[in-house]
Amino acid sequence: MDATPEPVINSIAVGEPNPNPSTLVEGDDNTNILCGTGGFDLIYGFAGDDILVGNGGRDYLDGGDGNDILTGGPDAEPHVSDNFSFDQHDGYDIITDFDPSGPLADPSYRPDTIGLKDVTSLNDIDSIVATVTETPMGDAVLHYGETTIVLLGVAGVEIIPEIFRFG
Ligand SMILES: [Ca+2]
Ligand SMILES: [Ca+2]
Ligand SMILES: [Ca+2]
Repeated sequence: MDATPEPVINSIAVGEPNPNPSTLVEGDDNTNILCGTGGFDLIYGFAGDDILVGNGGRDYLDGGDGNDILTGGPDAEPHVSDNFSFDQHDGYDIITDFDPSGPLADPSYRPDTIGLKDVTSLNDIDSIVATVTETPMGDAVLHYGETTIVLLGVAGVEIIPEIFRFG
């Protein structure tokens, strides 16, 4: 039986100060615990079973291969959204705080989004929405290729095409 690798904490800040600073946080092929800043973060887990936390701000979280736990983080402003990105071989991932709610009629409102890297048509998104299931606890489960995504606290009926984006 393989020993569980020790968590490795990586936090790498890249870029010059600017009005919209972003921070790049990257893991490696081990299990990583990756935490963003209060601002805009790009967080990549790569291989390994990782924990990604965006914290405040509009964040981009990509767990990569392995079974990852993703948290966008609490955001003070209601119109700040986090984007969670997946491909078809990302293992069994859990999003702990996905927020699909809000007045979609409000053009300034942006829900959290799920980016699907190999999806290029609205038909593909409709197909994924049609195959949503729920855990026994009532949490929505998305099936995307070999990837399974569990959205804690989100009902299956809340999974609508508007929460998806390409890439
Ligand atoms: Ca990973
Ligand atoms: Ca952040
Ligand atoms: Ca966030």
